Amino acid sequence: MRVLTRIDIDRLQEGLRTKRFGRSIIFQKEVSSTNDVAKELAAYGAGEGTVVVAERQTAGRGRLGREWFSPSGGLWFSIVLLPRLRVPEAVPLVFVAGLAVTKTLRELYGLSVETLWPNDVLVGDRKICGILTEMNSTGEVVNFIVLGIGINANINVKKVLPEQLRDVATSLGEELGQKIRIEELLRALLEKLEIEYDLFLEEGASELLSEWKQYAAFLGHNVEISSGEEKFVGIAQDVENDGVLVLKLGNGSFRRFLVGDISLRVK
Ligand code: BT5
Repeated sequence: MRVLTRIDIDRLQEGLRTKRFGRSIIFQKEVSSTNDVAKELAAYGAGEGTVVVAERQTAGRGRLGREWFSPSGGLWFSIVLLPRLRVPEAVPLVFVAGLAVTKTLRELYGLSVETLWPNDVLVGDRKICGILTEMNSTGEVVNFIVLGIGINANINVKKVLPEQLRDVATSLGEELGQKIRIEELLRALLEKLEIEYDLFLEEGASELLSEWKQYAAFLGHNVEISSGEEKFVGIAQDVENDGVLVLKLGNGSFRRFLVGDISLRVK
């Protein structure tokens, strides 16, 4: 698979149908993490919708400081958001991103893409996209949010991702058997993100969550959740409007999780 070496921002912005998202785009060949660059820009007053996109990240990260592998060929980008929200109200933004990615990948490529609580997008049971929201707040008031999205686009998972991810990750290139056009994907994503984000700000989380759940194949199935040091097995019952996952345990009781990781491959 030939690797894309540059994202043509002019081509991307031609015909971009957004008001704010992607009107300003900073492309860099290599960064530590696009979230770090976007946070710095936001701290210096960057406008809502400012995008940072990089060909590769040397210190891409997931939640809880975990590593996010970001070789050339993927789509690694972050967007600055300035919502007038209190901290807990901003939690569903991760679902805004998950829904926008899922719908975009389905529409552009016809893949059976699914959402996984809280921040993953899957094809089959393999991760194709991860989302990281980071917040800067003063007390309860959100100053800015950086929404980071990583999509395994034109990468050969077996060749460039570490051994332990080869059976649990996939890429668009692998699913489709051909390379995709990164500019086209990012343009479509920015358009969808702006639509879903504006709807969320206008209408709240309820509609958004119910649409997100339509793509959440894990709901109603047996899963294992790791939260901190603990693991629980049960049926994934629901995701509530505040982002909480409800698990029905074997003894019939319910347990609620605000953070955690789902494993679909229950032993
Ligand atoms: C995530 O965290 O899935 C969030 C990933 C966000 C990445 C974007 S890229 C642009 C922006 N800049 C950044 O620095 N980050 C964001 P989490 O749910 O904690 O999952 C992390 C786990 O996913 C790792 O521990 C690995 O198991 C797995 N993983 C790492 N790299 C992967 C990849 N490229 N594809 C699939 N899985 C991966």
